[in-house]
Amino acid sequence: MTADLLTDSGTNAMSDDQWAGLMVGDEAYAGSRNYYHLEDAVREHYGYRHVIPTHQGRGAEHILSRMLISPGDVVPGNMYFTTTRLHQELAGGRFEDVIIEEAHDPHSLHPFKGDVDLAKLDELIRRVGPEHVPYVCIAGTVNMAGGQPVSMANLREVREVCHRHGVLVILDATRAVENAYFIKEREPAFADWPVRDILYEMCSFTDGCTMSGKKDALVNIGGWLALNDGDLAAEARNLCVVYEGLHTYGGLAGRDLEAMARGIAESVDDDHIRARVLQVRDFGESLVDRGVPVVRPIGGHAVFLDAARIYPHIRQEEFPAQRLAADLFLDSGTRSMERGIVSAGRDPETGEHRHPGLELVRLTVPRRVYTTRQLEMVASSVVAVADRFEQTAGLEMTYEPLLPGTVPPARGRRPGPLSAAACSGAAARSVRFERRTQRGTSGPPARIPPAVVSGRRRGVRCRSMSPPETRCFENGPSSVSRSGAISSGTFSSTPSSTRSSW
Ligand code: P70
Repeated sequence: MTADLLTDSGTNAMSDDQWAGLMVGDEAYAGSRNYYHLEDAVREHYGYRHVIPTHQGRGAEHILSRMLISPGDVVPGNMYFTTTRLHQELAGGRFEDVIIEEAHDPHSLHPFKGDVDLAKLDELIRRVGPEHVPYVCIAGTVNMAGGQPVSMANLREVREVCHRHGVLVILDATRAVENAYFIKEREPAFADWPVRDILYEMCSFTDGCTMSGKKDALVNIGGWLALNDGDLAAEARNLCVVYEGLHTYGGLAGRDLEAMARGIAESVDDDHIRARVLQVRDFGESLVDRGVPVVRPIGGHAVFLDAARIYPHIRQEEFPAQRLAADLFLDSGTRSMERGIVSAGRDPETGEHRHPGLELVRLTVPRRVYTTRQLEMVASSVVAVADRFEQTAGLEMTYEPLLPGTVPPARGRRPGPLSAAACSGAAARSVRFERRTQRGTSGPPARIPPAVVSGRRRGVRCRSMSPPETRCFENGPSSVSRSGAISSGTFSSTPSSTRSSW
């Protein structure tokens, strides 16, 4: 692998001070001094009263959901996140999206695409009744929308709506520091504020947070749940003991707590966060300049390629984003992450695919790891792959482990030979794909007729892609031929070294 842009989670480079912190781990079972350092750091920078460490973000989501959600409850939020929504559903709740419409439009240049549609939120709480809304979950820089921030003004108003109805506001603080930087940049009232003060102010409009320390807080493992309410915190500590570990270590070693405490302090440094966000932006803008369709404005942690536009001829059910991720890996050894129909998962009741509005590939930039030159290499690979769009076809799902509580889909999947081994202990969605040969069959690849080969446009830039021309691929007889071309190995420009490593 040349560039691992799968995630920015736990893949950050820790500083010398954080590494030094590992050497002063106090591994007492109860009351480790490192726990108190973490508590101090969260109180100082996020401002919450009670801090319960967890092994990572989903540990906090699990405790929170189990504690607050009753069967039939609705949890509104500014777009779903996979683990967050799954824990809400496992607790018997249902997620409902109340993000503004612009968030679903990859071309909208709205500066705060993570904002909540306040009218939608208010209407939802009235419709289901506040007693069925245990809390509203607001994410700072919304991951699935492309790392888009929520504004301070919106957070303040969300708090007002929620408190009017007696509903709690919980922040998913995973990338809240990045969000704070966007507020400094885009909300004039905060232009002169240090990022650390903006973060503190953001949190003051919420009643608690879940946190994956593996992102903003610059550690390889760790997270926390923070709450202002003492009774809720006491209940959360009890659940922590059951599911994570004693409430002063939460599944982590003392040294991990120390690294996270130090990482928090580093994460709110203005120079650090500016360099972080601007490195991602420069990477994204270099793709924009070369005509690649990406979600704009460029988000805080990643550049999101618009796979639906790069591969307009591949239907969403044939996984264009997954296909693009595979092609990038073949071209340059760049690992990325599908953020489309596969990530959206299946409806727990029907087992059918959910169809998210966005079909994206995420190029996620770990903090303090890659140089600009390395990201330039990735950008060139993206352009090369996009240029060859007509040579690529969709995929077919051949194996997919079921998540807890998921109903098997009615049709369209068969267990693959990996099923038993791959399923065991697999907590996260893991899907094996096959290239499509002929539509709906797995027979030998069809040969491409010469007329189609010679008719292929060469060197087409993404900007000038012509959907009508490529759409005929979906329905017409040429689909078989072009699909066959992929299967018979017409990736002639794929370097043999990367091909053999696949
Ligand atoms: C990613 C990671 C984790 C995450 C997050 C937000 C906004 C909570 C969490 C959970 C890892 C990931 C997780 C599931 C599917 C794909 C990738 N995001 N909230 O790469 O935190 O991982 O510590 O349990 O982004 O975006 P944790």
